[in-house]
Amino acid sequence: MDRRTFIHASLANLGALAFVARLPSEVFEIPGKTRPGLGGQMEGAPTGNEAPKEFNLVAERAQFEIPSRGVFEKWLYNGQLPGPEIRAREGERLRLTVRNNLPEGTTVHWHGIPLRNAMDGIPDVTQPPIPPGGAFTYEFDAAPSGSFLYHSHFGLQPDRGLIGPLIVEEKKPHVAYDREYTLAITDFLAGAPVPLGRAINAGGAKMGMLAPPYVALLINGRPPEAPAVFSVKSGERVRLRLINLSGATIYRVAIGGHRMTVTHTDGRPVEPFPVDSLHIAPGERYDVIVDANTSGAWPIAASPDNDLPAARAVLRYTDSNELKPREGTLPEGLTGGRLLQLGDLHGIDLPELRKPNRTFNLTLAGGAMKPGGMMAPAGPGGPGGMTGEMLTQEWTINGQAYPNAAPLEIHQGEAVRIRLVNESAMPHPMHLHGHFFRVGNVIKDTAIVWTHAGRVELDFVANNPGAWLFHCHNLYHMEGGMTRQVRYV
Ligand SMILES: [Cu+2]
Repeated sequence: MDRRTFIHASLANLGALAFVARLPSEVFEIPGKTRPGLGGQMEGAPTGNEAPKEFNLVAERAQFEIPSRGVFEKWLYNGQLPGPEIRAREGERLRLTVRNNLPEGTTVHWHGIPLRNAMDGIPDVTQPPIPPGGAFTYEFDAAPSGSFLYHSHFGLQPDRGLIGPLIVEEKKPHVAYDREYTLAITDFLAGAPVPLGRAINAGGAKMGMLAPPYVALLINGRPPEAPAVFSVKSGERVRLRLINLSGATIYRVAIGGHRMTVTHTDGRPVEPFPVDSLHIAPGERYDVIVDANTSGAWPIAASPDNDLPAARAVLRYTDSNELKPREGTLPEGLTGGRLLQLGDLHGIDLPELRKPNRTFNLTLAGGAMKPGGMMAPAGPGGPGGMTGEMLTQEWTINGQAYPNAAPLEIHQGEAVRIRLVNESAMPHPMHLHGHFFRVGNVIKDTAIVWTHAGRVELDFVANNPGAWLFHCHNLYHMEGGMTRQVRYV
Protein backbone atom coordinates (compact mmCIF):
# COMPACT_ATOMS: atom_id res chain seq x y z
CA MET A 1 0.00 0.00 0.00
CA ASP A 2 1.60 3.32 -0.91
CA ARG A 3 1.47 6.24 1.45
CA ARG A 4 -1.42 7.93 -0.26
CA THR A 5 -3.60 4.83 -0.28
CA PHE A 6 -2.74 4.35 3.37
CA ILE A 7 -3.91 7.86 4.30
CA HIS A 8 -7.18 7.36 2.48
CA ALA A 9 -7.71 3.97 4.11
CA SER A 10 -7.08 5.42 7.58
CA LEU A 11 -9.52 8.23 6.97
CA ALA A 12 -12.17 5.79 5.80
CA ASN A 13 -11.69 3.82 9.03
CA LEU A 14 -11.98 6.96 11.07
CA GLY A 15 -15.28 7.79 9.44
CA ALA A 16 -16.68 4.33 10.12
CA LEU A 17 -15.84 4.51 13.80
CA ALA A 18 -18.24 7.37 14.64
CA PHE A 19 -15.24 8.91 16.22
CA VAL A 20 -15.35 10.03 19.83
CA ALA A 21 -12.21 11.90 20.84
CA ARG A 22 -11.58 10.63 24.34
CA LEU A 23 -9.32 12.15 26.87
CA PRO A 24 -7.89 10.04 29.65
CA SER A 25 -8.71 11.61 32.99
CA GLU A 26 -5.20 10.85 34.25
CA VAL A 27 -2.43 13.26 33.38
CA PHE A 28 -0.87 12.12 30.21
CA GLU A 29 2.59 12.66 28.87
CA ILE A 30 3.18 14.22 25.52
CA PRO A 31 6.46 13.04 24.01
CA GLY A 32 7.29 16.33 22.28
CA LYS A 33 9.85 16.63 19.57
CA THR A 34 13.53 16.68 20.21
CA ARG A 35 15.88 18.36 17.88
CA PRO A 36 19.61 18.84 17.91
CA GLY A 37 20.97 22.20 18.95
CA LEU A 38 22.57 24.49 16.41
CA GLY A 39 25.72 22.42 16.32
CA GLY A 40 23.77 19.26 15.54
CA GLN A 41 22.98 17.50 12.35
CA MET A 42 20.68 19.29 9.92
CA GLU A 43 18.19 17.42 7.82
CA GLY A 44 18.65 17.50 4.08
CA ALA A 45 17.15 20.62 2.57
CA PRO A 46 14.43 20.17 -0.01
CA THR A 47 15.87 20.25 -3.52
CA GLY A 48 12.92 22.15 -4.90
CA ASN A 49 11.78 19.33 -7.18
CA GLU A 50 10.58 16.92 -4.50
CA ALA A 51 6.98 15.75 -4.57
CA PRO A 52 4.69 17.90 -2.42
CA LYS A 53 4.06 16.79 1.14
CA GLU A 54 0.42 15.71 1.28
CA PHE A 55 -2.13 16.10 4.06
CA ASN A 56 -5.80 15.22 4.15
CA LEU A 57 -8.24 17.15 6.28
CA VAL A 58 -11.84 16.06 6.68
CA ALA A 59 -14.19 18.68 8.11
CA GLU A 60 -16.82 16.62 9.87
CA ARG A 61 -19.26 16.41 12.73
CA ALA A 62 -17.65 14.71 15.69
CA GLN A 63 -18.19 14.21 19.37
CA PHE A 64 -15.63 15.62 21.74
CA GLU A 65 -15.42 14.58 25.36
CA ILE A 66 -14.11 16.71 28.19
CA PRO A 67 -13.63 14.45 31.22
CA SER A 68 -16.17 15.06 33.99
CA ARG A 69 -17.96 17.63 31.84
CA GLY A 70 -19.54 15.55 29.13
CA VAL A 71 -19.57 14.89 25.42
CA PHE A 72 -20.13 17.77 23.02
CA GLU A 73 -21.24 17.88 19.39
CA LYS A 74 -18.53 19.72 17.47
CA TRP A 75 -17.39 20.26 13.91
CA LEU A 76 -13.74 19.20 13.74
CA TYR A 77 -10.90 18.40 11.37
CA ASN A 78 -10.29 14.61 11.35
CA GLY A 79 -12.29 14.32 14.57
CA GLN A 80 -9.65 16.21 16.58
CA LEU A 81 -9.61 19.38 18.65
CA PRO A 82 -7.41 21.17 17.83
CA GLY A 83 -7.13 19.76 14.31
CA PRO A 84 -4.05 17.67 13.47
CA GLU A 85 -0.77 19.55 13.58
CA ILE A 86 0.44 20.16 10.04
CA ARG A 87 4.22 20.26 10.03
CA ALA A 88 6.62 20.92 7.17
CA ARG A 89 10.18 22.03 6.64
CA GLU A 90 10.84 25.52 5.36
CA GLY A 91 10.48 25.62 1.59
CA GLU A 92 8.67 22.30 1.27
CA ARG A 93 5.69 22.20 -1.04
CA LEU A 94 2.41 21.44 0.76
CA ARG A 95 -0.63 19.86 -0.84
CA LEU A 96 -3.63 19.83 1.48
CA THR A 97 -6.86 18.23 0.41
CA VAL A 98 -9.90 19.36 2.39
CA ARG A 99 -13.02 17.20 2.22
CA ASN A 100 -16.25 18.76 3.41
CA ASN A 101 -18.53 16.39 5.32
CA LEU A 102 -20.40 19.27 6.97
CA PRO A 103 -24.02 20.23 6.28
CA GLU A 104 -22.91 23.61 4.84
CA GLY A 105 -20.08 25.10 2.77
CA THR A 106 -16.59 25.63 4.14
CA THR A 107 -13.09 26.90 3.27
CA VAL A 108 -9.71 26.75 5.02
CA HIS A 109 -7.45 29.75 5.60
CA TRP A 110 -3.70 29.25 6.27
CA HIS A 111 -3.19 32.12 8.68
CA GLY A 112 0.08 34.01 8.30
CA ILE A 113 1.43 32.27 5.21
CA PRO A 114 1.88 34.78 2.37
CA LEU A 115 0.64 32.37 -0.27
CA ARG A 116 -0.91 33.25 -3.61
CA ASN A 117 -4.37 34.76 -3.42
CA ALA A 118 -6.27 31.79 -4.89
CA MET A 119 -5.06 29.58 -1.97
CA ASP A 120 -6.14 31.95 0.83
CA GLY A 121 -9.47 30.26 1.51
CA ILE A 122 -11.88 33.19 1.65
CA PRO A 123 -15.38 32.20 0.55
CA ASP A 124 -16.66 34.21 -2.41
CA VAL A 125 -13.50 36.35 -2.44
CA THR A 126 -10.75 33.87 -3.38
CA GLN A 127 -12.86 30.75 -4.04
CA PRO A 128 -16.44 29.49 -3.96
CA PRO A 129 -17.16 27.64 -0.71
CA ILE A 130 -16.41 23.89 -0.83
CA PRO A 131 -19.94 22.45 -0.96
CA PRO A 132 -21.13 19.67 1.35
CA GLY A 133 -19.72 16.43 -0.02
CA GLY A 134 -17.11 18.31 -2.04
CA ALA A 135 -13.35 18.69 -1.76
CA PHE A 136 -10.71 21.29 -2.59
CA THR A 137 -6.94 20.98 -2.77
CA TYR A 138 -4.77 23.80 -1.49
CA GLU A 139 -1.18 23.87 -2.64
CA PHE A 140 1.53 26.30 -1.57
CA ASP A 141 5.11 26.52 -0.35
CA ALA A 142 5.70 26.22 3.39
CA ALA A 143 7.53 29.52 3.65
CA PRO A 144 8.72 31.35 5.54
CA SER A 145 9.35 29.24 8.64
CA GLY A 146 7.37 29.83 11.80
CA SER A 147 4.39 28.93 13.97
CA PHE A 148 1.12 29.43 12.12
CA LEU A 149 -2.47 28.24 12.29
CA TYR A 150 -5.22 27.11 9.98
CA HIS A 151 -8.95 27.49 10.39
CA SER A 152 -12.24 27.67 8.57
CA HIS A 153 -12.96 31.17 7.26
CA PHE A 154 -16.65 30.47 6.71
CA GLY A 155 -18.90 32.45 9.09
CA LEU A 156 -18.53 31.45 12.73
CA GLN A 157 -17.27 27.93 11.90
CA PRO A 158 -13.94 28.32 13.72
CA ASP A 159 -15.92 28.38 16.99
CA ARG A 160 -17.41 25.00 16.08
CA GLY A 161 -13.86 23.67 16.47
CA LEU A 162 -12.52 23.97 12.89
CA ILE A 163 -9.03 25.16 13.91
CA GLY A 164 -5.51 23.71 14.04
CA PRO A 165 -1.77 24.49 14.27
CA LEU A 166 0.57 24.72 11.27
CA ILE A 167 4.31 24.56 11.91
CA VAL A 168 7.06 25.35 9.40
CA GLU A 169 10.45 24.33 10.79
CA GLU A 170 13.44 26.60 10.15
CA LYS A 171 16.43 25.39 8.22
CA LYS A 172 18.63 27.35 10.62
CA PRO A 173 16.97 28.49 13.88
CA HIS A 174 18.60 31.61 15.36
CA VAL A 175 18.37 30.08 18.84
CA ALA A 176 19.42 26.67 20.09
CA TYR A 177 17.02 24.35 21.88
CA ASP A 178 16.75 20.69 22.77
CA ARG A 179 13.04 20.02 22.59
CA GLU A 180 9.86 21.74 21.46
CA TYR A 181 6.15 21.66 22.16
CA THR A 182 3.15 23.27 20.51
CA LEU A 183 0.56 24.82 22.86
CA ALA A 184 -2.72 25.46 21.07
CA ILE A 185 -4.91 27.63 23.31
CA THR A 186 -8.65 27.55 22.57
CA ASP A 187 -11.94 28.75 23.99
CA PHE A 188 -14.69 26.16 23.94
CA LEU A 189 -18.42 26.52 23.27
CA ALA A 190 -20.85 23.84 24.42
CA GLY A 191 -23.16 24.50 21.49
CA ALA A 192 -23.25 26.18 18.11
CA PRO A 193 -21.86 29.73 17.88
CA VAL A 194 -24.35 32.56 17.31
CA PRO A 195 -23.61 36.17 16.39
CA LEU A 196 -23.28 38.46 19.40
CA GLY A 197 -26.17 40.77 19.92
CA ARG A 198 -28.64 38.21 18.60
CA ALA A 199 -31.60 38.56 20.92
CA ILE A 200 -32.23 35.89 23.45
CA ASN A 201 -35.65 35.87 25.02
CA ALA A 202 -35.20 36.00 28.77
CA GLY A 203 -38.63 35.96 30.36
CA GLY A 204 -40.07 38.41 27.85
CA ALA A 205 -37.15 40.81 28.13
CA LYS A 206 -35.02 41.09 25.05
CA MET A 207 -31.45 40.61 26.04
CA GLY A 208 -28.55 40.83 23.69
CA MET A 209 -25.69 38.46 24.28
CA LEU A 210 -22.55 40.51 24.75
CA ALA A 211 -19.93 37.80 24.96
CA PRO A 212 -19.76 34.28 23.54
CA PRO A 213 -20.87 31.75 26.22
CA TYR A 214 -17.63 29.78 26.41
CA VAL A 215 -17.66 26.99 28.99
CA ALA A 216 -13.94 26.15 29.17
CA LEU A 217 -10.49 27.23 28.04
CA LEU A 218 -8.28 24.44 26.77
CA ILE A 219 -4.63 23.86 25.95
CA ASN A 220 -4.21 21.16 23.30
CA GLY A 221 -7.83 20.19 23.82
CA ARG A 222 -7.45 19.56 27.54
CA PRO A 223 -9.22 21.38 30.40
CA PRO A 224 -7.46 22.80 33.47
CA GLU A 225 -8.46 19.85 35.66
CA ALA A 226 -6.88 17.28 33.27
CA PRO A 227 -4.04 19.28 31.75
CA ALA A 228 -1.53 18.33 29.09
CA VAL A 229 1.86 17.55 30.66
CA PHE A 230 5.05 18.60 28.88
CA SER A 231 8.09 16.64 30.03
CA VAL A 232 11.51 18.24 30.26
CA LYS A 233 14.88 17.14 31.53
CA SER A 234 16.90 19.33 33.86
CA GLY A 235 19.32 21.43 31.87
CA GLU A 236 17.34 21.39 28.63
CA ARG A 237 16.28 24.42 26.66
CA VAL A 238 12.66 23.95 25.66
CA ARG A 239 10.94 25.83 22.86
CA LEU A 240 7.22 26.43 23.40
CA ARG A 241 5.14 27.49 20.42
CA LEU A 242 2.23 29.43 21.92
CA ILE A 243 -0.62 29.67 19.40
CA ASN A 244 -3.90 31.38 20.24
CA LEU A 245 -6.56 29.54 18.23
CA SER A 246 -9.41 31.06 20.25
CA GLY A 247 -12.47 32.71 18.77
CA ALA A 248 -12.58 35.73 21.04
CA THR A 249 -10.31 35.38 24.07
CA ILE A 250 -7.10 37.27 24.81
CA TYR A 251 -4.80 35.67 27.41
CA ARG A 252 -1.91 36.59 29.65
CA VAL A 253 0.48 33.63 29.70
CA ALA A 254 3.06 32.78 32.37
CA ILE A 255 4.90 29.74 33.72
CA GLY A 256 5.45 29.07 37.43
CA GLY A 257 9.08 29.31 38.54
CA HIS A 258 10.40 30.20 35.08
CA ARG A 259 10.88 33.16 32.82
CA MET A 260 10.21 32.89 29.11
CA THR A 261 12.62 34.19 26.51
CA VAL A 262 10.63 35.43 23.52
CA THR A 263 12.30 34.36 20.27
CA HIS A 264 9.55 34.75 17.64
CA THR A 265 6.29 36.59 17.20
CA ASP A 266 3.85 35.46 14.51
CA GLY A 267 6.56 33.10 13.32
CA ARG A 268 9.15 35.83 12.64
CA PRO A 269 12.43 35.77 14.59
CA VAL A 270 13.24 38.48 17.13
CA GLU A 271 16.25 39.20 19.33
CA PRO A 272 15.72 36.95 22.37
CA PHE A 273 13.98 38.93 25.14
CA PRO A 274 13.23 37.50 28.62
CA VAL A 275 9.87 38.24 30.27
CA ASP A 276 7.64 36.85 33.01
CA SER A 277 4.41 37.03 31.00
CA LEU A 278 2.93 38.09 27.67
CA HIS A 279 -0.45 38.84 26.12
CA ILE A 280 -1.58 36.73 23.19
CA ALA A 281 -4.69 37.53 21.14
CA PRO A 282 -6.64 35.32 18.73
CA GLY A 283 -4.47 34.69 15.66
CA GLU A 284 -1.21 35.66 17.39
CA ARG A 285 1.76 33.37 18.06
CA TYR A 286 4.72 33.69 20.39
CA ASP A 287 7.60 31.24 20.46
CA VAL A 288 9.49 31.26 23.75
CA ILE A 289 12.44 29.37 25.14
CA VAL A 290 12.36 28.14 28.71
CA ASP A 291 15.58 27.14 30.48
CA ALA A 292 14.70 24.05 32.46
CA ASN A 293 16.77 24.79 35.54
CA THR A 294 14.25 24.52 38.42
CA SER A 295 13.10 20.95 38.88
CA GLY A 296 9.50 20.20 39.84
CA ALA A 297 6.04 20.26 38.28
CA TRP A 298 5.07 23.81 37.31
CA PRO A 299 1.86 25.38 36.02
CA ILE A 300 1.75 26.91 32.56
CA ALA A 301 -1.30 29.18 32.67
CA ALA A 302 -3.15 31.35 30.17
CA SER A 303 -5.31 33.77 32.13
CA PRO A 304 -8.24 35.05 30.03
CA ASP A 305 -9.91 38.44 29.64
CA ASN A 306 -13.17 36.78 30.76
CA ASP A 307 -14.35 35.14 33.99
CA LEU A 308 -13.43 31.55 33.15
CA PRO A 309 -10.68 29.70 35.01
CA ALA A 310 -7.30 30.02 33.26
CA ALA A 311 -6.31 27.48 30.63
CA ARG A 312 -3.59 25.26 32.05
CA ALA A 313 -0.83 22.83 31.18
CA VAL A 314 2.05 21.39 33.21
CA LEU A 315 5.80 21.68 32.75
CA ARG A 316 7.12 18.55 34.43
CA TYR A 317 10.73 17.59 35.03
CA THR A 318 11.44 13.92 34.45
CA ASP A 319 13.73 13.88 37.52
CA SER A 320 11.00 15.23 39.81
CA ASN A 321 8.67 13.20 42.03
CA GLU A 322 5.95 15.81 41.66
CA LEU A 323 3.37 14.91 39.02
CA LYS A 324 1.28 18.07 39.16
CA PRO A 325 1.60 21.58 40.56
CA ARG A 326 -0.09 22.13 43.88
CA GLU A 327 -3.86 22.50 43.40
CA GLY A 328 -4.89 26.01 42.47
CA THR A 329 -1.42 27.51 42.17
CA LEU A 330 -1.00 30.07 39.43
CA PRO A 331 2.29 31.45 38.11
CA GLU A 332 3.44 34.64 39.90
CA GLY A 333 4.05 36.13 36.47
CA LEU A 334 0.31 36.54 35.92
CA THR A 335 0.14 39.33 38.46
CA GLY A 336 3.68 40.70 38.67
CA GLY A 337 7.05 40.73 37.03
CA ARG A 338 7.84 41.87 33.53
CA LEU A 339 4.93 41.81 31.08
CA LEU A 340 6.07 41.87 27.45
CA GLN A 341 5.46 45.13 25.57
CA LEU A 342 5.61 45.16 21.79
CA GLY A 343 8.31 47.83 21.98
CA ASP A 344 10.59 45.35 23.80
CA LEU A 345 11.03 43.32 20.65
CA HIS A 346 13.43 43.84 17.77
CA GLY A 347 13.05 41.77 14.63
CA ILE A 348 16.03 40.04 13.08
CA ASP A 349 16.98 41.20 9.58
CA LEU A 350 14.33 43.95 9.56
CA PRO A 351 13.81 45.31 6.08
CA GLU A 352 14.30 49.04 5.68
CA LEU A 353 11.15 51.02 6.42
CA ARG A 354 10.06 52.78 3.25
CA LYS A 355 8.34 56.13 3.18
CA PRO A 356 4.68 55.26 2.52
CA ASN A 357 3.20 55.94 -0.93
CA ARG A 358 -0.28 55.51 0.52
CA THR A 359 -1.70 55.88 4.02
CA PHE A 360 -5.05 54.75 5.38
CA ASN A 361 -6.36 56.26 8.63
CA LEU A 362 -8.81 53.81 10.12
CA THR A 363 -10.98 54.17 13.22
CA LEU A 364 -12.19 50.99 14.90
CA ALA A 365 -15.55 51.38 16.62
CA GLY A 366 -18.71 49.57 17.58
CA GLY A 367 -20.12 47.22 20.13
CA ALA A 368 -23.26 49.22 20.80
CA MET A 369 -26.58 47.44 20.46
CA LYS A 370 -28.75 48.62 17.60
CA PRO A 371 -32.32 47.55 16.95
CA GLY A 372 -32.67 45.50 13.82
CA GLY A 373 -35.11 43.11 12.25
CA MET A 374 -38.67 44.15 11.50
CA MET A 375 -40.21 47.40 12.62
CA ALA A 376 -43.95 47.48 13.26
CA PRO A 377 -45.66 50.21 11.24
CA ALA A 378 -47.09 53.16 13.14
CA GLY A 379 -50.84 52.77 13.31
CA PRO A 380 -53.97 53.21 15.39
CA GLY A 381 -52.57 50.91 18.04
CA GLY A 382 -49.84 53.39 18.84
CA PRO A 383 -46.49 54.42 17.56
CA GLY A 384 -44.44 51.89 15.71
CA GLY A 385 -41.96 49.88 17.74
CA MET A 386 -39.62 47.00 17.51
CA THR A 387 -41.26 43.67 17.05
CA GLY A 388 -38.39 41.94 15.35
CA GLU A 389 -36.86 40.66 18.61
CA MET A 390 -33.52 41.36 17.04
CA LEU A 391 -30.74 43.48 18.37
CA THR A 392 -27.53 43.65 16.41
CA GLN A 393 -24.02 44.38 17.49
CA GLU A 394 -22.17 46.16 14.74
CA TRP A 395 -18.39 46.60 14.55
CA THR A 396 -17.08 49.15 12.10
CA ILE A 397 -13.99 50.52 10.40
CA ASN A 398 -14.48 54.21 9.63
CA GLY A 399 -18.19 53.75 10.24
CA GLN A 400 -18.60 50.99 7.65
CA ALA A 401 -19.53 47.39 8.44
CA TYR A 402 -18.34 44.75 5.96
CA PRO A 403 -19.60 43.64 3.48
CA ASN A 404 -21.10 47.11 3.06
CA ALA A 405 -17.64 48.66 3.16
CA ALA A 406 -15.31 50.16 0.57
CA PRO A 407 -12.18 48.16 -0.28
CA LEU A 408 -8.79 49.62 0.60
CA GLU A 409 -7.31 49.96 -2.87
CA ILE A 410 -3.57 49.70 -3.38
CA HIS A 411 -1.14 49.32 -6.27
CA GLN A 412 1.54 46.68 -6.63
CA GLY A 413 4.93 47.88 -5.43
CA GLU A 414 3.60 50.57 -3.10
CA ALA A 415 4.68 51.03 0.48
CA VAL A 416 1.39 51.10 2.39
CA ARG A 417 0.78 52.42 5.90
CA ILE A 418 -2.35 51.69 7.93
CA ARG A 419 -2.87 53.89 10.99
CA LEU A 420 -5.39 52.44 13.41
CA VAL A 421 -7.12 54.01 16.38
CA ASN A 422 -9.51 52.10 18.62
CA GLU A 423 -12.53 54.14 19.75
CA SER A 424 -14.37 51.13 21.13
CA ALA A 425 -14.37 49.52 24.58
CA MET A 426 -12.76 46.27 23.44
CA PRO A 427 -9.29 45.44 22.11
CA HIS A 428 -9.02 44.37 18.47
CA PRO A 429 -6.32 42.00 17.15
CA MET A 430 -6.11 43.17 13.54
CA HIS A 431 -4.91 40.62 10.98
CA LEU A 432 -3.76 41.21 7.41
CA HIS A 433 -3.94 38.33 4.94
CA GLY A 434 -1.25 37.54 2.40
CA HIS A 435 1.41 39.88 3.83
CA PHE A 436 3.54 40.47 6.86
CA PHE A 437 3.62 44.02 8.18
CA ARG A 438 6.04 45.95 10.28
CA VAL A 439 4.74 47.23 13.63
CA GLY A 440 7.25 48.96 15.88
CA ASN A 441 10.48 47.11 15.25
CA VAL A 442 9.02 43.70 14.51
CA ILE A 443 7.39 41.85 11.64
CA LYS A 444 3.95 40.39 12.41
CA ASP A 445 0.66 39.52 10.76
CA THR A 446 -1.66 40.20 13.70
CA ALA A 447 -1.39 43.17 16.09
CA ILE A 448 -3.56 44.15 19.06
CA VAL A 449 -5.06 47.64 19.04
CA TRP A 450 -5.86 48.25 22.70
CA THR A 451 -8.78 50.27 24.08
CA HIS A 452 -8.78 53.89 25.29
CA ALA A 453 -7.85 55.26 21.87
CA GLY A 454 -5.09 52.68 21.46
CA ARG A 455 -3.06 53.38 18.34
CA VAL A 456 -1.10 51.09 16.06
CA GLU A 457 0.74 51.83 12.81
CA LEU A 458 1.31 49.02 10.32
CA ASP A 459 3.61 49.22 7.29
CA PHE A 460 3.75 46.71 4.48
CA VAL A 461 4.89 46.48 0.89
CA ALA A 462 2.29 45.59 -1.73
CA ASN A 463 4.07 42.57 -3.17
CA ASN A 464 1.36 39.90 -3.39
CA PRO A 465 -1.46 40.83 -5.79
CA GLY A 466 -5.07 39.86 -5.15
CA ALA A 467 -8.08 40.60 -3.00
CA TRP A 468 -7.15 40.09 0.66
CA LEU A 469 -8.91 40.54 3.96
CA PHE A 470 -7.87 42.87 6.74
CA HIS A 471 -9.96 42.20 9.82
CA CYS A 472 -10.28 41.87 13.56
CA HIS A 473 -9.44 38.30 14.61
CA ASN A 474 -12.11 38.31 17.27
CA LEU A 475 -14.47 36.12 15.26
CA TYR A 476 -17.57 37.98 16.42
CA HIS A 477 -16.14 41.40 15.64
CA MET A 478 -15.08 40.15 12.20
CA GLU A 479 -18.55 38.75 11.52
CA GLY A 480 -20.09 41.93 12.96
CA GLY A 481 -18.41 44.02 10.25
CA MET A 482 -14.85 44.83 11.38
CA THR A 483 -13.41 43.67 8.08
CA ARG A 484 -12.20 45.32 4.89
CA GLN A 485 -10.86 44.02 1.64
CA VAL A 486 -7.37 45.17 0.67
CA ARG A 487 -7.53 45.06 -3.08
CA TYR A 488 -4.81 45.50 -5.69
CA VAL A 489 -6.07 47.71 -8.52
CU1 LIG B 1 -12.22 43.17 17.49
